[in-house]
Formats: sequence, C-alpha cells, structure tokens
Amino acid sequence: MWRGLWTLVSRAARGPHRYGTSDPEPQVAPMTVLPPSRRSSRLYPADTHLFNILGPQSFTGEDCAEFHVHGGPAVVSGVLQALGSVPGLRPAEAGEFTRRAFAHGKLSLTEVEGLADLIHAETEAQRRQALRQLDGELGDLCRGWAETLTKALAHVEAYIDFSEDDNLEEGVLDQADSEVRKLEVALGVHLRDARRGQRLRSGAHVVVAGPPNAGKSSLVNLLSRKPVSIVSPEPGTTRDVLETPVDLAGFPALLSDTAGLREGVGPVEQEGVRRAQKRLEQADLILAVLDASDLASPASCNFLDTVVIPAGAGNPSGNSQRLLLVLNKSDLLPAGCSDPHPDLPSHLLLSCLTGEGLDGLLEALKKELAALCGDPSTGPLLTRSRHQHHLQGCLNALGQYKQARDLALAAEALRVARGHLSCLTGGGGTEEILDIIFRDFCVGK
Ligand SMILES: Nc1nc2c(ncn2[C@@H]2O[C@H](COP(=O)(O)OP(=O)(O)OP(=O)(O)O)[C@@H](O)[C@H]2O)c(=O)[nH]1
Ligand SMILES: [Mg+2]
Repeated sequence: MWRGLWTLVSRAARGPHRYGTSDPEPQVAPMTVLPPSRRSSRLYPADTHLFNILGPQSFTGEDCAEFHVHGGPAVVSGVLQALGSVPGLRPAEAGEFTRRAFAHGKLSLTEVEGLADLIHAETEAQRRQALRQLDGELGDLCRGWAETLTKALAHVEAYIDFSEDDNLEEGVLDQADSEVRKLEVALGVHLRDARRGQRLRSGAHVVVAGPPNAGKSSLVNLLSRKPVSIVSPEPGTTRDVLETPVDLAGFPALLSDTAGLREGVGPVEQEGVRRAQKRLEQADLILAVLDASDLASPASCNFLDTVVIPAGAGNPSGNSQRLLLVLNKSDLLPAGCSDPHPDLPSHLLLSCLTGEGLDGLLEALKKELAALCGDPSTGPLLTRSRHQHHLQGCLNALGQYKQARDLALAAEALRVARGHLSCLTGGGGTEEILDIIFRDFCVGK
C-alpha cells in the first residue's frame, strides 16, 4: 500500500478557494520518506500531518494512513479533491472501515453492532448499553456458551466412538446432560430479558391517552420540548396518532399523542379514537392524563373505568400493563388543596401550564423506564431480534438434544446449537445479514 501513497503538496492543503479560480487544481506528489508506524510526519504546509499506522494495530487491521488537516471546509475539500485525483483512490463506502475490521477479525459481529449503536445512540442509557456491547460482553458470553457446547459434544462423540472401550471415564453422557441443562437455564434468563434490551436500543413505546381536552398534547409538547401537537381549548383537536422520539430522563422513548377518548362523535374523530385505542394496546407504558378540575365528567369517569383501573394503576409490579396516572391542570384546583382525590388510584399532580409537578413526573417516568428497559450498565444484553432469534434457535436445538433417542442425532443437535451461537458473533454470518448490519453505518466509519 505504501508504494501507492502520495502526499499533498501545498496547494491541496491550502484549498482551492484561498488562491482564486485562476490557481491550478490541488495536486499530489510522490512521498519519498514515510513516517515510522504510529508516528506522524509533518507535511507542507505546517499543521498538515500524515499519520502512519501499520496493520494489524490499526482499526481495520490493515496498513493505514491518516491525514490530520485543519477542519475548514475549503482545506478538507482541497485535500479530498487532490486524493480523489490519484488513480485507485476512492471515498470509503458506508461502513467499509468497520466491515474491513470485521473481515480481519478485529471486531466480532456483536461488537460491530455495538459500534453502530454507539454511533446512533441518542440517550445516556443507549450510549452505556452500546459501549458494553462494543466492549465484547455479549460476544464473550456467546463464546463461553459455545465452549460449553463443544465440551458436551466432545463427550457425546467420545461415547459414540469409545463406549466399548474400558478406558472411557464413567458418566461422560451425564456430564454432557448436566452442561446442557445449565446452559438452558442461562439462555432462558437472557431470552426473558430480550424485550427489555430491544426497548433500550429502539425506545419504549409511551402512549399519552385520556379524555378530550385533558391536556395530552400539552404534556407531549412539554416532555419533547417542541411543538409536536396542536393545543387548543376545543375538545377533539388531536385526531391522528402523533409520534415523536424523546429522551425521557436518560432513556429512549417513542412518545405518542392520541385523540381524546369519547363516544358519540363524528366519523373522523371516531377513527381517531379507534387509532388511539389500538395504540394503547401496543403501549409499553401508558401516560393516562385527566383534567384534575373535571374528574366527574362522563368522559373522565369512563376513561378511569375502562383504561386506568383495568391497567392496575398503582400496581406497576403486577403483571398488568404499566400506567402512570397524571392529574393535569392542578393550577385550576383551589389553593392549598394538596391532594383533592385521595380515593383515586395512585397518581401525580401536574400543571402543564406552570410546569409544577414536572420534576416528580420525570422521576416517576425514570423508574418506569428503568423497569421497562433494564439497567444499561448491568442489565439486558440482547438488543436486537437477530440475537433473540439465534439464542432461541440454540435453545430449541438443546430441546432436540434432550429428546434425541439416538446419540448421532443428539450430537447433531449440539452442533446446530453451537452453529446458532457462532452466527450470533459472526462466525457463520451470511452476506445478506452482514449487508443489513453494515448498512446502518454512516459513511466513512
Ligand atoms: N389551566 C390549564 N390549562 C391547561 C393545562 N394544560 C393544558 N391546558 C389547556 O387545556 C386545553 C386543551 O389542551 P390540549 O393539550 O390541547 O388537550 P388535549 O388533551 O390534547 O385535547 P384533545 O386533543 O382535544 O383531546 C388548552 O386550551 C390548553 O391550553 C394546564 O396545566 N392548566
Ligand atoms: Mg390533543
């Protein structure tokens, strides 16, 4: 590669604009002396450096050259233009550096996914989770499990080949069975946590619902800190489901504003109510909003009876759907009235108008989201459906191992189980899967 390396001459690094249009195009000239590995060479003009990193220490594992130049757009475009004129040089494809690093064994597939997640992380919890995956935690776990399976397979094969032999130690099959049982338990634990991991990566679905005019859109705008929805004193303003991604107390969430739930309305609003109800069924967390000064209205009572009470408000540890009940417009309550409705299920008082109660709501949301997404530093490791698919495949194959009547079939089931773990870390990855994963990357990484 070094034979083809060129260094920039002064005009390229200075950029074309500074010298006017009559100036010649940026140029490159052959470089005679290369800097030693991991050292930089100063090029002309001052402050342009060439960094030489020899493989396999570089990110991709290949010999690399990095140009460190001033960040002004004209300088950068001058350098790129000059490099682009060298035969054989071209800009990197999206994800190409990472793909090369994977091809050279510098990163496993789960680490590649961790890097992609880190690049796209928008919240603190996502960043911490991505760092764990980039550090190789999931890959290490899979490799440990694959080793266990290799041992179990060796025991089964030893039994097939040498069971007649007196030298074979006793209970080899029992050992294999016990390893498989332990593995089943471990996989089960991680699979049960998979939904939380996926929420942590792509955001929990938080649906804001309630009767018309309760202040749902006002709350969505307050939490997302932008005017997502139209707010008006007219009941029935919101019809469509409006989604917005938000960072809620450090956790990623997809916040949906919905139509106010009520009966006896026109066909358009009716369709809005139908959509709102459908969205409610898919919610990870319902933010139920009522007007604190209008709790006796038929729409409020109906919402309490049909949504809040069945969802088991105040009992988030149960199996019921998670729900936070918010009594909005607390500013309209008589002064000095701390909790006007002690008989209602557990709730929070809020005023979207004054912002009072917002801190308490964010604190409650943080607790709910931590329970839904898991602790990003110690919690779930399976963040993609691809992970879940392979672990489930592995678990199914272990089930077949236990049912196999024939030792050859039992050994084959162990091989299938091990194959799934190897696909998870990229050992048996097909081109299509690699294409999907690398497509997520931004250009240049
Ligand atoms: N006093 C007071 N008014 C509020 C508060 N929050 C919202 N409002 C007002 O209540 C009215 C309805 O607010 P929205 O946010 O549009 O209510 P909504 O629940 O989205 O209404 P629909 O979309 O029609 O179902 C508007 O006039 C808001 O300004 C509050 O905390 N205090
Ligand atoms: Mg609205």
